[in-house]
This record gives sequence, C-alpha cells and structure tokens, in this order.
Amino acid sequence: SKRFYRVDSVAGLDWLDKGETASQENRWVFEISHEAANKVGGIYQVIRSKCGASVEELGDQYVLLGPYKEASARTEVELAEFAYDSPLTATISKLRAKGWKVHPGRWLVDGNPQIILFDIGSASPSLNDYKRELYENTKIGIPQNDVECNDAVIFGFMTAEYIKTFRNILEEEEEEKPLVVAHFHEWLAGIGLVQLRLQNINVATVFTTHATLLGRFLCAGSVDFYNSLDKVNIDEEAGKRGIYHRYCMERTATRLAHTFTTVSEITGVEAEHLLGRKPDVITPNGLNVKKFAALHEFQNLHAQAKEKINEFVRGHFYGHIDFDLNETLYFFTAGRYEFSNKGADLFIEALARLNHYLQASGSKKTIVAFMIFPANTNNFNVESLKGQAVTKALKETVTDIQNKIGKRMYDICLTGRLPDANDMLLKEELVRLKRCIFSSNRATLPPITTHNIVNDIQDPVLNAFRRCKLFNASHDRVKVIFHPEFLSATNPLFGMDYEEFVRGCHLGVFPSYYEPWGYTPAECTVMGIPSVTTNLSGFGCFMAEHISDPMSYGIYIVDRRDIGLEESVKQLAKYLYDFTSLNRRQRIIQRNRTERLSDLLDWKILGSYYRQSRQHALHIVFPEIAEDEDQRGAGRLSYPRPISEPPSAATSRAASPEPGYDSDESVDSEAELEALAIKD
Ligand code: G6P
Ligand code: 1S3
Repeated sequence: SKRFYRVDSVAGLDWLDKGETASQENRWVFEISHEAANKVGGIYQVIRSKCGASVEELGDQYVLLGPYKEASARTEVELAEFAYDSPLTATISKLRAKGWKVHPGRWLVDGNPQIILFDIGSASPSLNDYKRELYENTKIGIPQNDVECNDAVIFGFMTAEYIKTFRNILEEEEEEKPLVVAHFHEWLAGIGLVQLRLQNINVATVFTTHATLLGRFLCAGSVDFYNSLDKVNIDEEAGKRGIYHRYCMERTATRLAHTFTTVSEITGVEAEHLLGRKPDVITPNGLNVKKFAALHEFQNLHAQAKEKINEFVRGHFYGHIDFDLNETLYFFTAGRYEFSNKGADLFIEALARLNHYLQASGSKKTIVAFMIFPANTNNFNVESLKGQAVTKALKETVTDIQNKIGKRMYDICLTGRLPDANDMLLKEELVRLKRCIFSSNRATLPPITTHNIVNDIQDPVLNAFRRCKLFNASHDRVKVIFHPEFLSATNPLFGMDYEEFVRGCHLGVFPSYYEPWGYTPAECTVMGIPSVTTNLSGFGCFMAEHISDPMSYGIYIVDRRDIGLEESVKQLAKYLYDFTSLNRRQRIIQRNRTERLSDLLDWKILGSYYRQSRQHALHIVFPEIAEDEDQRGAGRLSYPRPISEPPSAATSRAASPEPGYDSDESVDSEAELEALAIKD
C-alpha cells in the first residue's frame, strides 16, 4: 500500500507521514532551486520556510540541490560529508571524479535539511559542450554574454547528472524500485528538468513557476496585462525585450514537466497564456508558523516593537513633534523595488487622498507611512542621523538630571523633611535642558528619505511624494519616510530587523499589480498585523476564497482587476481612512482575528499541495501507483464571518456604552486592553 498518498483530514496533520515511511518505500524527493540557501527573493522564503514540514514528512529522504555561493554557504550551511554508506555520498564521489566540486551539508534552518551545493565554476570548462547539446536537442541558443543563463545551463547539467547517477545507484543497490521525485523551481533551475526528460530518466519531475518572465516585464510596462493576456504576441514581446532564449528555457521546462504547478490561480491563468500550459496543481506558498506559548504574546510584541518605532520617529521628526504618538498609526510597504508592480504608485496616491480626508474631517490621527524598497544610495543622510543623535542626547541629559533629582530628593527625605518641588531642578540643569531643546530646532522639514539616493531626481518614490506634495509639513496628517534599504538589527536609525519592524506597525499596505503570490501580507498575517492586498495577488485571491469576510479579519483586498486605476486609488484611500477610524480597542480585536488566520498559511497544511503535485508526477511515471482520490491538497478551509465584536469603527462605536469611545484616549485602561488582547 502506498500510504504516503493519503490525506486523511483536511485541517489535521495526518498527511504528515514520517520519514521512515519514505525510506521504507525507497522514495526520495529532491528540490532544486537557485535560491536554496541563497537569498535572492521570494523563492528563498518558500524553500526555507518549508524545510521544517518537508523534513518532518520525508526525513533524510528529502534533499535540496542549490548552487554553491561561498558567502551564503559560509553563513547558512554547515558543510559536512553525509554518511559514507549513503547513496547520496556514492553519487557525490562519482561526480567529484569528473572534477566537479560538490559540497554536501545541512542547511541551518528549521528542519536542518540535507543540502548539496554545486560549484558552477568547476563544471564551466564544459559549458560550450552543454550549450551545443542543448541546442541540438531543443534549438535553444544561449548568447555568449548572458552569464546568468550560462550558469543556469551548467547548474542544470550538474543537477540532472546528480539525480540520474543517484537513481542508477539506488536501482543497483536496493531491492525496492526507487521512487525519485525531482521538483524544480523557476526557469533558472529548469534546464535540469529538461535534461532528465531528454534522457528519459525514470524520475518523476515537477516544475513550479513563481512568476513568468514575460508577465513581470509586461506588467511593469503600460500594457493592460490581465485584459490582454490572450492577445499577447509572445515571441515578439520576448524578442523585443531580449529575453527570447530565457523564455524558451522557461517554456521548455514547463512543457516537459510531469507536473506543472504555479503558486496561485492567477499565475496559472498567466502561465496558460504565456507558457502554453495550464497548471496541474496550484501550490500556494506557506510559512513556518510558530505559535507562542501564550497566545496573546504577539500583542505584547506589537506594543514593544511599536515603542522602538516611536523612538525612531521622535528622532526623525525632531523639532516637529507636534503630533501625539499615542494617536499615531504606522503604515508600511516593502519589497523588491518594482514601483508599479508592487503598487507603490497606488499607495502614495492613496496616502495623498488620506491626508486630505484626515485634514478635512479634523481627525486627531497622524499616519507615518514607511516605504521600504532597496535602491542605490550613498548611505544615510546627515539629517536622519542627526535627528537620532539629537534625541539621544536629550534622552541622556534627561536621564542624568532625573538621577540627580532622585538623589537630592532621597537626601532631603533622609533628614525627615519633604522636598520642595520648586527646588528640585537646579538652574544649571535648566540651562542644560534649554541647550538640548534649542539644538533640536531646525529650519527644514523632516526628511522624506533616510538615505542619499543616487538617482534622486528620477527616483519613482521620491517623485511621487513630490507630485503629491507629501513633504512632512506640520499640517500634513500623513507623514512619509522612504527607507531605500532593507532593515537589519544593526541599522543605526531603527536598530530593528524586518520582522520586529512589521510587528510594531499597524498596517502593511501591498496594493500590487503583479504579484504571483506575495509573501509580505502573508508575513503580516502570521504576526497578527492587518494588511492590504489586491485581487491581482495570489495571496489576496487565496484569502478571498477561504474567508467569508476578509476585511473583518484585517485583510483588505483592493480591486485592481475589474475597476479603473482611479477607482482603485479611491478604494484604497477609503480602506486606509476606515482603518484610521478604528480605536485602540478595535485594533486589538482586529489583530487577534488576523492572527487567527495563521493556520491557513501554515506549511503543515499547505505542504499537502506539494505532496499532491508529486503524487501526480509519480502516477504518470509509475502508472501502477494509484492516484489516491483522497489526495486533493488541503481542501477548502473556511473562515466564517467572526461572531464577536462588529468589525467596523461605526458599528462598534454604536454598540459601545462609553462616551468618547472613538478616541485612543478612551476609557479603556491599559490593563483592560491587555485583558482584551488575551481574551478575544
Ligand atoms: C497590544 C498590547 C496593548 C496595547 C496595544 C496598543 O495589544 O497588548 O497593551 O495597548 O497593543 O495597540 P495600538 O494598536 O494602539 O498600537
Ligand atoms: C516571486 O517573487 P517576487 O517578489 O519577484 O516569488 C514569490 C514566491 O513564490 C512570490 O511570493 C512573489 O509574488 C513573486 O514575485
């Protein structure tokens, strides 16, 4: 019996057979990607976060294949030979005999999976032979100067050779027929799949595309992509952009795979038109969801991280802190710097409208909106660094004076007298304080960017701020900060890594136009931070499918498919404005609900789609293996409309007996709010 094909329960984890089963069945799974232990973009996150679930399911029958990049290998992988009697080791020896450098080890991430890294340079003397062979078999000609493609060819030949040799060794050594699945990610790894298929190796192959090459290019242009998919002249468009050979590599891997998958339905439709194949399975991206021992811990973490952002804001806006941090909300967007694909254009337009709405309605709220996109810079700008230095000096002075006052007070009390409040602050201390305050005066407005941007006059974010007149003026209720570098704990301004920063924010805003999946809002969700997504993003569509009222769970889905750009901007601005109308109590309730969606995004559930895709491929290669009817991914996980507190500011206020309920200065004490964070 092929037990490993069964999904016994939708929400349960019964499908996670243990690694022993795979080994009993002589079943091996290879996952091949350029981003295995090599941080480039979203695929790295997919592979890395899935390791725990993959190893739990397959044990040491699960192996990752990636390129050897010295810097990341040194920090991410514990390089060490595998057991001497493992077929993985025997295979490595055979490849090394060809002069190739192959590095086995374990990736230092959850699950600690086996990984084999291939030194592309060590096989480069054969590049021309590989390219000739590829051309003879597929007619794909790769230009000499396309280094990335040359590397992809070498990597493809190396990985295919590894899997082929491994399979042959298994067949010779083991009684049970080897069931090998090779799962390739994205076109850069696709040549390995093509090679296995061209040589007719008895291995089940899966190919996943995380975004199509042409889709990304066309969306970034002015094409009305989703409404003209069926009219795209693919060859011509790929040719015009000089990516025809890359596109051919992508298409060939797609067509030759036993199972083809995309990360979302919407990318499935795109692939059908641009790559000529409908996906057999949709493999949505999950996360390695970690539950805290105390369920409300994420609420505490929000409050702590927010305080760190407050500290940064005090420095950044020094001399202009004329707004109440207790009434301030932090919005942010982040990602690869693809201005319109990631929806930064829409976000900034909507912020300008929000600024107007808040001014017109006399709202007490202030919004600080952060844009985090890496761009070319000449380091931090002086104004930003000075701001942090000024507030740091003030803080140190205040702490010093505070200690001295404390000591004086103590000495007076020891004599049995009560201190006189007027005598507490000495004149010289007052002067010190005045000096600090004077040095925090400035003639300029707080900067709209934290760095000196190399191409300042052409930078799309800065230009959008300029066009919308978002300059951090005193009357602006919406303040903006462009941080053109990813965050890290060693950052001198924030001193926070990305995860901590996200926890401290109130809302992630990701109104993408081209987003096959979109990890950023998914990451917000598992941290209990509400987010904005769109119906053109894989994540947004997935959430809409599984939750009956996404908005009440803190998932705002902007329509970018069926309405025009202006309508989308208005809709986003309205969502943002509605969010600013929630009071603290409502935000806490909403965060609790958002966090409840984590299960939906857990690889322990979504990993079943990977199983399904492997099963599909195995069934084609080994037809005697029955396709189990029960095996249909995670099925439909339905989140009903929440029954507790009403989601909108308006309805909740009406239900509240307390006057002044809509202000953050509400009657709720911090203790009551904490109780709410724990209970709801
Ligand atoms: C968490 C904490 C509360 C705190 C709140 C602030 O929920 O548990 O103690 O009051 O965060 O929320 P806010 O949305 O105003 O940042
Ligand atoms: C792609 O990375 P991106 O940000 O270039 O792959 C990711 C992982 O599947 C996906 O989340 C994202 O939407 C794609 O665009």
